[in-house]
Amino acid sequence: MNISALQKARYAYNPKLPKILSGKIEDISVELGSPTESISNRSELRVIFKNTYGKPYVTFVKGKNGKLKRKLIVGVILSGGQAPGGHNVIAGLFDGLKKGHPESVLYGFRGGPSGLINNKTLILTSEIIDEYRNTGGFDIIGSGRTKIETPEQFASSLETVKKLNMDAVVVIGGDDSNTNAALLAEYFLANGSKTQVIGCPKTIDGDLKNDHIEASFGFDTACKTYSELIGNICRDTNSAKKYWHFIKLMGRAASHIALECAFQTQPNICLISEEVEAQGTSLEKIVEQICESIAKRAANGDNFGVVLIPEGLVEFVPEMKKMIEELNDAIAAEEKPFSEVTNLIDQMYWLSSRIPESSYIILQSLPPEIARQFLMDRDPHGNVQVSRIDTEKLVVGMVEKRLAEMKVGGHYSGVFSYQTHFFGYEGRCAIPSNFDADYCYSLGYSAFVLIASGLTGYISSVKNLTAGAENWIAGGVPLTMMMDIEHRHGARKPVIKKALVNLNGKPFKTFAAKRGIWAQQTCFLFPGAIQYYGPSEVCDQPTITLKLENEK
Ligand code: FBP
Repeated sequence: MNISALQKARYAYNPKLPKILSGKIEDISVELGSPTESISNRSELRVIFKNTYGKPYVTFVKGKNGKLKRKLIVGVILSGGQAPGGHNVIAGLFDGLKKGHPESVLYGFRGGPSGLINNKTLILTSEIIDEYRNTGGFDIIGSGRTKIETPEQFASSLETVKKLNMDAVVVIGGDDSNTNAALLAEYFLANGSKTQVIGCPKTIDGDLKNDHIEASFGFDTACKTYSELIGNICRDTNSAKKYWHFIKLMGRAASHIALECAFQTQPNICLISEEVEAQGTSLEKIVEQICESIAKRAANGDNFGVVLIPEGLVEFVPEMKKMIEELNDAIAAEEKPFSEVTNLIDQMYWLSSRIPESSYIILQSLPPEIARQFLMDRDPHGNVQVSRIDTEKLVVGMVEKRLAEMKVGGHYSGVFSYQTHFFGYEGRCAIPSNFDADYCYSLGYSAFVLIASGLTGYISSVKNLTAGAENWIAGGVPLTMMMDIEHRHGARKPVIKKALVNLNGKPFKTFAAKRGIWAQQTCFLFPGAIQYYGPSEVCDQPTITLKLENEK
């Protein structure tokens, strides 16, 4: 196989492990904390998770553990969107298993959770694993967004693990996939199966975090990749001084990615969806705020700049959120008839009697191409696919219109030329940064220790992430501890809540204190490409968000 020099060098990279995991395998013991409780709705969750609710928090400590040298059969699933480092979770799990017992077997379920339902597997050998160490992507076994939810899907999953005589399944995924992991763990136990289930916190969106899970993997690399590109654009616009760049950044709901990229590049404007929602800011008002910055900079002779827009913004703008919810309900109620209406004019006519007038007027006011995007297929959870909505184009169109009005009124005298960009897929499969390579390998290795110790219904946890890998604290968090109940599709469902940007948290407050200056002056930073080799202060730094969150 032809490989690049960097890829070759990355194959040889030895991920750093927390001290407790880098010694002899039989010296890793499990320390149990006191029993835990879910976030709220405790009595309801106690009934749903009869066998797995309220387990103690687990920390790995030095001590003899006879259980770790057992032969085990384990399966692993990559679930949801790609995130840099997934291959290293699998490599860490594989190495742990083989250290425990050379005859242990690791199956990869192909194509995500559907691989478990349909028993589609690949036995992962050291030859296969070695080809994927420290690489980006999920291509080793593929991923998928199937949700295990029907009784038949649970029964088929059980049949698969029985057939394979599987001791454990590791689910590498985000909030929904880890909710699924918790339900599977419960289902297996309730049905007398020995198969344990362990989750692993993945998503570039960075919204699977809490007091015990400091970060989801992939966020670090994705943000650094986008920041390199944004920094390059900042430098380009600072050189040519002729464009405003409107950049949409991935992150289905939370604005963590936009916020981290703002820290790394200091753009003129960075919108934060959570703030927009909290303040009930309309799209018109957002446009007004952007135009204000453009006009002020133009008055200084700076007809250029950079605006960051989080992908999920439209779902946080009150009137758009209402419109999306009403569209979702109308489409979900008559999915088939709606799918048969193919062109926009007919779709609009179909919707005119099915959604309230206020939302219909908004939909009608959108540029046709963007209105069409709001009507495209929903994801498996019934949500509009925000990655397919050109929010950056919608905003820039409104900005252009408003600036023209301001010009007539004598409130703006600049020249406005723009470019739009969307950075999303560019970052999800990047070669993992050292941080993600180390973190993911540690998460995989920890998952092995949890399995070998006989635990189920846990998510692999590695904390103290700003202290250097050697000082990281590894263990497991009971999945039910992260649970709450939400109303979804007319029913009360257990969920792991998404962690949105906390407007009272240190990262947002730090940003809010600086953005006024960025909006008027040119304060760009140029972070450059991720560095894999060189001094630790260049190569091993975690995100600024994580540093701020971990500052006491
Ligand atoms: P996960 O939550 O599954 O990690 O996926 C996140 C994400 O990358 C979002 O940022 C984005 O909106 C979405 O996936 C895109 O999904 P798809 O890959 O299906 O286009």
